[in-house]
This record gives sequence, C-alpha cells and structure tokens, in this order.
Amino acid sequence: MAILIRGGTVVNADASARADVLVDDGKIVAVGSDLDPPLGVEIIDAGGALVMPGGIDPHTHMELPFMGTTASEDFFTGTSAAAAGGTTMIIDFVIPDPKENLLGAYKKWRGWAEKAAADYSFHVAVTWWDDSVHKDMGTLVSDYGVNSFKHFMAYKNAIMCDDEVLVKSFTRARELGALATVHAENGELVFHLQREILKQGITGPEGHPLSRPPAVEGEAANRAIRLAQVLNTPLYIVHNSCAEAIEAIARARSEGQRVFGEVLAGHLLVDDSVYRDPDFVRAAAHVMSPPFRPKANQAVLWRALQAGIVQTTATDHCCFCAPQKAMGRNDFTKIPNGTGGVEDRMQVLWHHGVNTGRFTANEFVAITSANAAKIFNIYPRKGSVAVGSDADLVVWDTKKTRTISAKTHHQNVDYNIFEGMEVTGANVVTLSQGKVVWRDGQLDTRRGIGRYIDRPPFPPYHSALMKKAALERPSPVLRAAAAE
Ligand code: URQ
Ligand code: ZN
Ligand code: ZN
Repeated sequence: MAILIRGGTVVNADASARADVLVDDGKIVAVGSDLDPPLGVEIIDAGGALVMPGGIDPHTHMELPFMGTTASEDFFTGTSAAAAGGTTMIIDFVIPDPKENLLGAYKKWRGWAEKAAADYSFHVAVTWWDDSVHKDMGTLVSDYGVNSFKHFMAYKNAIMCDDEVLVKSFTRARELGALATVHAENGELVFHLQREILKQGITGPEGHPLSRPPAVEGEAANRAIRLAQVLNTPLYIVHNSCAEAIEAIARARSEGQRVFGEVLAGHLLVDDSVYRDPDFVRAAAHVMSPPFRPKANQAVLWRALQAGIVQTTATDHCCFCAPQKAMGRNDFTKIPNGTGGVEDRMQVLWHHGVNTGRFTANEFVAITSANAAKIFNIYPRKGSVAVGSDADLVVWDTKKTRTISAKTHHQNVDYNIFEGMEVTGANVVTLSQGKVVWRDGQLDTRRGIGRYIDRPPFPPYHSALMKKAALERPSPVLRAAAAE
C-alpha cells in the first residue's frame, strides 16, 4: 500500500527541504515538491510538520536475563513503545554467559527477537575467550551480519572481560572489519568498593553510585582507548556518563584515533540526587550503570554531543519492575541494574536539545539516527529520508506537547525516569517499513513483522601506516617538549 506524506519539510542530518515523500513496499520511492499521488495511494497531510528519519536506538536490552531475573520489556512491547516515541530501529545485545557458545547464544537471541514489531539488529558480547570464540566471531561477521562486538569491563564474576580477552577480541574485531564496543567501568574497583561500602553498613541504593565513582569509568574508558590505539582497532564506548570518560575520548580523537562515543538520554537529564530519595522503590528504580551522575556532568555531555566528541544517543533500555528491584532491598549490589527510556529519547532530546538551541533539527537527526546508521554501517538504508532508503519515518509536530509518565507510557515497566517531564515536539505519525504504526496517539504495531538488519563489516582497518602512526603518535607533552 503506497503512502504519500504531503506538505511537510524533510529534515535529514545534512539538509532540510520542503518536500513530499512517497513510500511503497517498505521503501522511499520519491522525494520532491508537489508529487502527483498515484491512484489508490493513502495521503498523510503533514501540514507543515517535519518529516525525519525514524530514530535508531543503538543500545537496548529487551528481555535480558540479568542478575538473577529477566528484563520486563520484551522485543514486541519494547519495539512498540519505541515506535510510539518515534524510534523505528533498535540495536540490542546478544550476551553469552562465560563459556556459552557465541553462535548458540546469537541464535537464542534471534529466536527471542522474532516477536519484534520493528527492525532490529544485534551487537554480540564477547564475555570469555577460546578458539571457538575466535572462530564464531568470524562466522558472525561473514554469515550473520554482525559488525560490532561488545565488551563489559564491569560485572566481575559474571560477564566482565579482563585485559587478555580485550586484547584478543579487539585484535580479532579489527581483522574482521568489525567495531569493538565497551561498557567502560573498572569491574575490579567496583567489586572492591561494593565490599567496602557494605562493610560500612550502607546497603541502600545510595551505595550504588558510591561504588562506581567517575574515576572508575574514566580509568576503563582510557584503558579501552589505549588498548584500541596500540591494536589499531576502531572503538565505540557506550553510555559515557561523566567528564572523565569524555576527556579520554576527546584526547584520543584530537590525536586522530578512531574512537566513537554514545550518551544516554538519561545521563543528560537525570542526576545522582535520585539515589538519595528516602523511598527505596524510587531510588532503586534508578539503579543502572554507570550511575546517574552529579549534575555538573550533564553540561559536559551536552557539549560533547554539540562538539561531535560523542556522536550517538541511546537509552540502554533495560527494564526491571519494583518487585525485581526489591531483590536488592537489603543489599544494593543485588538490585538489577537498568532503566527504561526507549519511548522518550527522541522527545526529551528534541525538547532539551533543539528547543533550547543546542542543536539544529538536522543535528537532532544526526544524533538520534543518522550517526548510529553510519557508525554501524547501515546508512543510508537507515537514518535518511532519501529514495531507496527504508520507509522508517516520523512526522514531527514541533508544537505538540506531552507530559511523560509511567501512567501513560507504552513501556512495560512501572517507573519512568523522566516522570512528570513536559516536552514540546513529538512524532504525530510513525512509519515502520512504510506502514503506519503510530498515529493520533494510537499504536498499530504487528507482532513479528520486525526484521533482523544485517550490518556489513568495514574494510579491514589494518593499514600498517596507520598502526605505525598510532604507535609513534607523540603525546601533547612530548610535542610541547620537542617544540622548546
Ligand atoms: O550494563 C548494561 O549496559 C546492561 C547490563 C544494562 N544495565 C545497566 O545498568 N546499564
Ligand atoms: Zn553497560
Ligand atoms: Zn547496556
């Protein structure tokens, strides 16, 4: 069924233009002014609204088994909630247990995701190492459309990678033309601090941020960057939450190292005061890692996005309801880590990003969709309103207001970290694969029509010249000394 979106202004990461958009059979087939509607086409009158690429959330965990329970949001409800908020693709994570076969874990997650209502892809986590992991990484790239491998530097005695695994896996990723990504917190320090804090009798959620101070994230971000520098492997650091991580990325990028960064909508807008809430349920609902930080870090994160030091926004949507969070009622280290946001990311970023003048509409498209598509090598199929691109689109009314609340959100979780936030600017229509899945405040998603999106590898990033330069690149201090 063809649809003509008429009378809107098309906004891409690079440019905007008043144009109609014709979609058919899941693809964009024409973009131009005053398009003639073919016979039988459905017409959506955009009425001066913006027509933008659907959002891509490069960091979600639907129905993740974690810390003794399973995230409450599944692939159908999660991709439906995403569509309600203008996000039309997620990149989720296959997270094998240590010693679990990577390919087996990938196929298990693929089974869970068959219920998805919109398109999705998977980063695959490397949580252990042997020859089978080396081999499976190659198979996943060559045969299953995986071009990114995740490494948790936190979560000791669970899924944490030590430096040996990082070195082997980063090296393998580079050989394969895949991106190494990391959760950058020093898991040994977290483990040590957790024990120290519990010994002091602090068992409530207020102990969580005390056990993961910014220095713990800064160390790991810098270590991952240095490992990647020596190994000449491109690196993507997820959920950067503090100045320490941003400084490490900024230095690396200023020296020409290929490092990308992601920021969560939550870390831009929620601060660590939430952990001092005397109500356990509200405080525990905010336990996620890295934790929400002192407010001063938010300005650093916003500026890093504006400056292009970090390129993408995500949510790390990993939901646990109050009874699940209560598993840590007497010991904060047992509170399942994770918060939601997949439905709210686009609207909170428009309100606090575009309405405040931090970003243009084009830059909004870049940080919510196009940059993730480029970094994970699915642009312009995704992240662009252009002929031949997938018809994943939002009609965005810059005047539409909404008050965010768990009482009205579509996320399958009993808490919303943006509770009560009033935002202006929202998707009034969402199209996924050329079908209307959200209109007039009503979801119309179909279980199981979401597709797995293959992400091709990059040309192997192994130029000897680049490696030599990476190893010999003088630090700023040496450069200054040499200049004397
Ligand atoms: O660490 C992650 O990204 C997963 C396990 C979600 N939980 C979280 O606290 N960020
Ligand atoms: Zn993480
Ligand atoms: Zn995560």
